[in-house]
Amino acid sequence: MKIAIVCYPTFGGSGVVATELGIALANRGHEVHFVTYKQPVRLELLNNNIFFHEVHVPEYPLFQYQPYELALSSKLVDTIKLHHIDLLHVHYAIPHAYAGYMAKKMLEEESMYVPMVTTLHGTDITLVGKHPFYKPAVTFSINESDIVTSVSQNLKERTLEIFDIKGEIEVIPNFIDAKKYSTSFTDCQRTNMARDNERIVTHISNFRKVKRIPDVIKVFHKIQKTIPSKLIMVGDGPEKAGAEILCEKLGISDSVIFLGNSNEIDKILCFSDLFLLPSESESFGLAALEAMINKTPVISSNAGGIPEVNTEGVTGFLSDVGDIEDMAENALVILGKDETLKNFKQNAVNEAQKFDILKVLPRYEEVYERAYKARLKNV
Ligand code: GMT
Repeated sequence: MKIAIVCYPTFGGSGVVATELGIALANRGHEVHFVTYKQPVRLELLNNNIFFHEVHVPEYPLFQYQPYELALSSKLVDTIKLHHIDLLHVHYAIPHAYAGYMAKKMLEEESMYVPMVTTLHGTDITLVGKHPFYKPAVTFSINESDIVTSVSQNLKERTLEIFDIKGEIEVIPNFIDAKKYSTSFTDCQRTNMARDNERIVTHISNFRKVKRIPDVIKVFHKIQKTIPSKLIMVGDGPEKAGAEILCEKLGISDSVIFLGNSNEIDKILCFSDLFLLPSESESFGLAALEAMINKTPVISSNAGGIPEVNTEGVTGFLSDVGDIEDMAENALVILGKDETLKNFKQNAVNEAQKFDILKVLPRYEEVYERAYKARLKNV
């Protein structure tokens, strides 16, 4: 099948999922066309089956805001026509489902019917999408999608609560490529990060408020009082500067390493002993799953869809949002004894394998088939 994928190309879960999905689909023989404003960060290699079409938004002095949706929908129309695309898959409702709908309508004027699958990722519903300024347009474009999927059961329920949704929402969880992790890295350079007697605690995110970065620092502050350890902070975003100041204040700057954005998180996770994810809200928590497949147990909040990924007492522990005390106590349980840590590490990887792409990809393919067949009725 020829599939056009629209996503955010930046560091962020929805773009990562869309990119990894596109790569996996291309490996299965589908032709995949990414349409977005920059080459997606995890899309390193283009080939016969993977194409990238850049959306340009020309500057014009009259505009205070450049009309990205307009440029995107026009680019979609051109790409779909030129490459005979069979199906459009948009990730993150805002504004992708809206632009996708407009493209569909323009194509229909020329008697071309391209089904649109919309995948909801989280903040497009729980944070941004529900804002009254966006809600009518988001509701409309979800309802106008041929098939809607969400990355967790929790996100599906939240969507049905917040919006007036007419059709079905199908849950297809996020995934990892377990095969990639079946051999251990030879370049896992733990010694660069910590001494042998230290545990390594890691956090990866885009450092937005919703990630509760100060909680990460405060939990680590408590951990290192009892267990010698280092904290590795991967990513960048608005909360980073404040986090560095907080580390100074708490006197732990020497034990916290801020690495910035990285494309090689597996090489960091492979020597991590614990992952911290205290988020305010999280539709799924892809970063937790990526930690788990790298044998890293997770201390998280119990927000949103995280309990669908991190299992209490098995792959880690979950606490109420903001309960730093409980998170630190749980972390000490996991890190305290080698034997306990070993068990949690093994459980983490075992559970993560349930989300292997080999199990999830056929579900997307089935959705595509269904949307494509339904579209034939219109032709
Ligand atoms: O949460 C982020 O920082 C990024 C955000 C995104 O849209 O890129 O992630 C959302 O989608 C991910 C992939 O489906 C999920 O794993 C994240 O839980 C979700 N984030 C939130 O719901 C806050």
